[in-house]
Amino acid sequence: DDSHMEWWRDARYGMFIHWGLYSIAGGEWKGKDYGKEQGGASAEWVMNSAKIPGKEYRETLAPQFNPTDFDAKKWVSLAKEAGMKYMVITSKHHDGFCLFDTDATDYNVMDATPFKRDIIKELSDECAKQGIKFGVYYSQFKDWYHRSRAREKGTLTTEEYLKLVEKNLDELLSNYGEMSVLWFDTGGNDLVEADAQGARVRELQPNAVICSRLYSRKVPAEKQKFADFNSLPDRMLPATRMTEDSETCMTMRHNWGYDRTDDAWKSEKDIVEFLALCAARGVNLLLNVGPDPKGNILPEESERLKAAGAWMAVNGES
Ligand code: JFZ
Repeated sequence: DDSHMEWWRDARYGMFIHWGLYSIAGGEWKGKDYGKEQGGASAEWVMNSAKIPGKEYRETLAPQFNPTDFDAKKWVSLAKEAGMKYMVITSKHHDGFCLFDTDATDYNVMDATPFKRDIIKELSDECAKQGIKFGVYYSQFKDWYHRSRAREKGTLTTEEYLKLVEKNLDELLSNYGEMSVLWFDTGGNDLVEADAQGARVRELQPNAVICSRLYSRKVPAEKQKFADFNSLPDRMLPATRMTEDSETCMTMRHNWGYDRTDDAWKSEKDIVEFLALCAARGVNLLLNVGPDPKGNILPEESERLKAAGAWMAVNGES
């Protein structure tokens, strides 16, 4: 039964948001640029690229996380204006920081930052209010913080890490009303782990749509028991129309997370053309923004979103 896929197939176009402690670093660490223009990994990878120990990363950035401009209503309204039908935000990226209230770790927005507001709660409530489907990105396998702290202290075992993930998932799937997308990323090779996580999603939110990145790319499609759609690499489209449920994602410049110096903006035309091409290939598009440390979607981003919205208003429904 794939009735839970209907809204997602109709939706076709959503907003991706990369936002977290790395947004404060903006691709830089101790005066050095680690953003993608320099040939490195994207800005949200700074902890890994600059080899920052978990403790130092947390102690430097978490006390600075105070995005007083954050306004869920603004973000959701902008997604609507852009013609988007769903929103997916990084609830926990590879740096391990949780943008939601969790009892599994104190490395989260409520306990480790002065902001103390549950970002996931505010956004999920606002999406429900404005009729946009809401989902979360969750890095289930890569977690530099919890795994690096474990090495330092010699305590947290794989088993304990898996318990953290399990608890996080239970919270995300229980405390935020309807959770429409679970956008897992960069899966490990353990099929048992992935299947258990997928099964838990199905159990607690039977209608949630699960991304194929729950599994490692080495796992053949027919063995991906809980993957609802095939997540294609960034900006990748097949030559002909897809028959299986697929989505690609795209960022508006080089980086996914906020980067202070990245000026490789794609033009409005590039973005609108890609959106049209995705529609023609039957592939959903998740278009990314990387808000700044104060909680603002950048003016360059909102301009492009509005241009896409104008195109959608004419060509979107049918
Ligand atoms: C992953 C993350 O590592 C990255 O930080 C960002 O969140 C992005 C959306 O997803 O990066 C990937 C994952 C898969 C591919 C490329 C980048 N891929 O399949 O080509």
